[in-house]
Order: sequence, then C-alpha cells, then structure tokens
Amino acid sequence: MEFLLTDAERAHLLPLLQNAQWVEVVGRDAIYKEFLFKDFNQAFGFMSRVALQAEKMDHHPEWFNVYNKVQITLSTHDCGGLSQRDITLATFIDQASLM
Ligand code: HBI
Repeated sequence: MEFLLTDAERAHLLPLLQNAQWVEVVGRDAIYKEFLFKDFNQAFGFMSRVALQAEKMDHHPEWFNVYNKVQITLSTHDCGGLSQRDITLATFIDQASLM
C-alpha cells in the first residue's frame, strides 16, 4: 500500500520537481509536465522507455501524445494522490526525456 506524501515530504520534494517544470494540478493531488520532442519517433521512443519503467515499477502515468508532444500526469490511484512512487517515476521520466 502506497502512502500519501506527508506535508514535510512535499515541502522538500515538490520544489525540486517544480524546478524541473513539473506543476501541481489544480483541484487534484497530482503533478503534470509537458514534453516536446523533435518528432513523433523521438516522442514514441521516450514513451517506450517510460512504459517499460512503469511496468517495472507497477506504477503507470496518465498520458496523452499527439505527434511530438507528450503530456504526463502522475498520481497514485491506490491512495488518491501523490506518493513516493510518483516522485520516483517523475525523476525517471525526466532522465528518459534527455536520451
Ligand atoms: N499506477 N499511477 C498508478 N497508481 C496506482 O495506484 C497503480 C498504478 N499502476 C498499477 C497499480 N496501481 C496496481 O498496483 C494496483 O492497481 C493493483
């Protein structure tokens, strides 16, 4: 069972993600980021890397892709908000977007 991030964890972790252009979703305990790639091929390669990691973590993004744009929202369904898994996946996603 994943636990919601505590206020203390959020105070420490969310600014780090905000520095990486993640934003808090209004009205929902979730974070959002938009990625732009050279073309669809690059975007889909990114999505493939994230998909494999999501399976490995058993933690999946909510995402939308059109051509070279990928919009990602992270939240943990099991606890109805942000958990450490979202932080871990966001960190991986940022690294995967640089490859
Ligand atoms: N992905 N984002 C997210 N949140 C979850 O709670 C979640 C998931 N992927 C798989 C998963 N939970 C399973 O562990 C449960 O649905 C059984």
